[in-house]
Amino acid sequence: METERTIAAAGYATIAGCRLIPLRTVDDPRGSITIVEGEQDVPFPIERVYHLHGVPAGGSRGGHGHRRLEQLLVAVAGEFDVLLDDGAERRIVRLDDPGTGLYIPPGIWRELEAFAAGSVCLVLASMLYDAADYERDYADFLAWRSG
Ligand code: T46
Repeated sequence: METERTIAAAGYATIAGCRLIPLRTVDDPRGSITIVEGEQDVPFPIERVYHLHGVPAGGSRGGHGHRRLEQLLVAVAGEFDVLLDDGAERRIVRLDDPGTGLYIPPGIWRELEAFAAGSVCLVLASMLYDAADYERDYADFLAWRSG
């Protein structure tokens, strides 16, 4: 994982660096608990947690790239699509399982789309909020990616 992190932090991340991570889940008659520990279950220290909720059915979020941020996205309720774009290739991943996270390394454009009503997207992030880490214009994102 260190190798992945080093490559990603150097700005070489591609779609291939985005991957689904099965999360440790303990089930018993009371229900289930899913656990994520920084640098154990995800390849980064967890510095920030936020969640997207109240998104209208069919709604969208995101539409930007991050220069340095690493994230794990989890559909803790409901489901939605995540469009991933490294400037050369695009892929859409449907998240619909609270026991699976989507790891996104730095340098990837993402759009969250087609939210089902009542969905909640939990985000575990490697850095505190930094507005300067965002590329919110796709043309600027491509220009940054191409150096
Ligand atoms: C991402 C997707 C999945 C803060 O003040 N602090 C924060 O930590 C965050 C995440 C947001 N904000 C403010 C900035 C904006 O004024 O909240 C407002 C909405 O943020 P944004 O338009 O970036 O929301 P999304 O849903 O488009 O993107 C968010 C995350 O920002 C982003 O990192 O990958 O969720």
